[in-house]
Amino acid sequence: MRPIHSSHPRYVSLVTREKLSKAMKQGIVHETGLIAHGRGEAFDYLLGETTIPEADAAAKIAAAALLCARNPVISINGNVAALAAETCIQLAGHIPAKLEVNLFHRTRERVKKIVALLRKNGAKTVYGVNPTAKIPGLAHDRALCEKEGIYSADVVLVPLEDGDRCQALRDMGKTVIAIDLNPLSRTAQAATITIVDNVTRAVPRIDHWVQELKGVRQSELEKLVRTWDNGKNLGMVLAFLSKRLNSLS
Ligand code: PTJ
Repeated sequence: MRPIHSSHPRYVSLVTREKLSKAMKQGIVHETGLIAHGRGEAFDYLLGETTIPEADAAAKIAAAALLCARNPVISINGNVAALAAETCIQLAGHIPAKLEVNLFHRTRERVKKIVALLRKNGAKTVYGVNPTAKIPGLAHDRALCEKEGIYSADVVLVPLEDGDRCQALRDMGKTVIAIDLNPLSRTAQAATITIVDNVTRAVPRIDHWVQELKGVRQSELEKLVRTWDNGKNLGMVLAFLSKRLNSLS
């Protein structure tokens, strides 16, 4: 790899690509994770590569839901491990929440590598290596999970998801928080709370709100979650994108 000079106008984007490319070579990221990243990048470009107010509002409600939860779990896949391992571990510590590795392209070897990466970054317990349960209604390996983890969770944070698992988790009665740069994806549409933002910015924003809301009464936090209108917020994100494109044209 050639060194990327910090003066390059696309420095952050190029460094992020290198991170993912390296993680793919190490067997952390699946090769299609690079394609998923490219799609995300395109939406991020449209957003202006910034956390828009609608995303921050959703991050606040996500924090409230995680703080109210009985058994909150953060689900980790290859891309999330490569881009946000440290911040996910920090967030899990502050809530506190469990971490579970759940992969679309599941191999035992890749699960173990991601668990090892999380441990190296300070995570103590990581679920996912020995699945003891299945999410009903999912035919593929994404159904595999642990009873004490995602299976019995009441709130699941799914940063960067592949689609139908979000709906399956909702069908189990869980509150699902999704982080997805594409407001039109099946995940974004099916989640209880959708944060349309880059996982690299959204996880620290949820963490910020967790610290802010820690002293707030449980009943008030529950009210914030209960009265959240995800469809309305997604509509506002689309309006933001369309206004931005209009102003640029
Ligand atoms: O590690 P695995 O095996 O679990 O596989 C992970 C991938 C990402 C390959 C798998 O879940 C997949 O194929 O996902 P999709 O269907 O491509 O969806 C990924 C979604 O994440 C898309 O809607 C992208 O726009 C979005 N996305 C990509 N990068 C980011 C992102 N959202 C937030 N932050 C990002 N950095």
